[in-house]
Amino acid sequence: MSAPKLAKGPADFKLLTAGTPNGYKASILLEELVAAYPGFTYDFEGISFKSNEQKEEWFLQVNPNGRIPAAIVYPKEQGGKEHYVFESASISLWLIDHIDTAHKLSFEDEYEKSEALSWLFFMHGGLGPMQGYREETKRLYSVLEDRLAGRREDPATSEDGKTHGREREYVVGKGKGKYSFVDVNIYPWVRTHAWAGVESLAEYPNLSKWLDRVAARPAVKRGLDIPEKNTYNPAMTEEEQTKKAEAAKQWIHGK
Ligand SMILES: N[C@@H](CCC(=O)N[C@@H](CS)C(=O)NCC(=O)O)C(=O)O
Repeated sequence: MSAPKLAKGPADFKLLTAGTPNGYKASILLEELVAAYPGFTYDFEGISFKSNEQKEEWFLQVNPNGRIPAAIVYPKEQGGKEHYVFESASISLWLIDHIDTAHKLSFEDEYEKSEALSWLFFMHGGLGPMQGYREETKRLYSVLEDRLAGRREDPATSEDGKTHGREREYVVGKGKGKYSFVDVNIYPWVRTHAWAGVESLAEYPNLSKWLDRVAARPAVKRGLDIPEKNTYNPAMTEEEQTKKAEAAKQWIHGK
């Protein structure tokens, strides 16, 4: 009895999701867009991993890969067609292209735009899939730490054309950077660092400050409560963390 989840609700956009890092990328970005664009709304449906809903035929219609997040874009005009979007990065790019027309969470400048894609795909191909593996996670965190410490800048986007800059507030954008969909895509993974066996971010002071900066945003907090109230507790015991990390590996690498 789940196919009804595909039916259109009040909004033109519906997210099919679960309370996991890849799902939060989409729900946080959607909450940021709701805050930034009065009039923009979306619907969501929770997908139950317990009953393996994401592998049911109706869900595979939207994402043939059987994973969340996935999204349905309903036609605005009569006679128009539904459109399915899957893969968290692809959903982010669709939203940026179609909703973020004033570039409040994205970039207009061609070099910043390209830089945003570099860091988005660094995230998508590296950090997400690798966060089950402690040593590789630590290496990727130090790439982010160096970036936020301003140790390696692109001359085309640094303020003075230099390759060494100042500390950055956000991963992409000129100067100290601008909060964007790229930070949104990285945040849910760094937030659960303890699950990946990296209990403390003390070795990564700039990454740690960035994490607090992003976590303080009201839309980020709201996005973490979709599809249901978030229960993540960073003060879990080591045993609980190991259990969570094992579960996380299953979501990422399949069952
Ligand atoms: N590359 C995909 C990964 C999606 C993914 O791994 N989703 C997990 C949750 S974080 C999932 O749906 N796992 C359930 C399953 O594999 O059956 C994306 O970025 O959207």
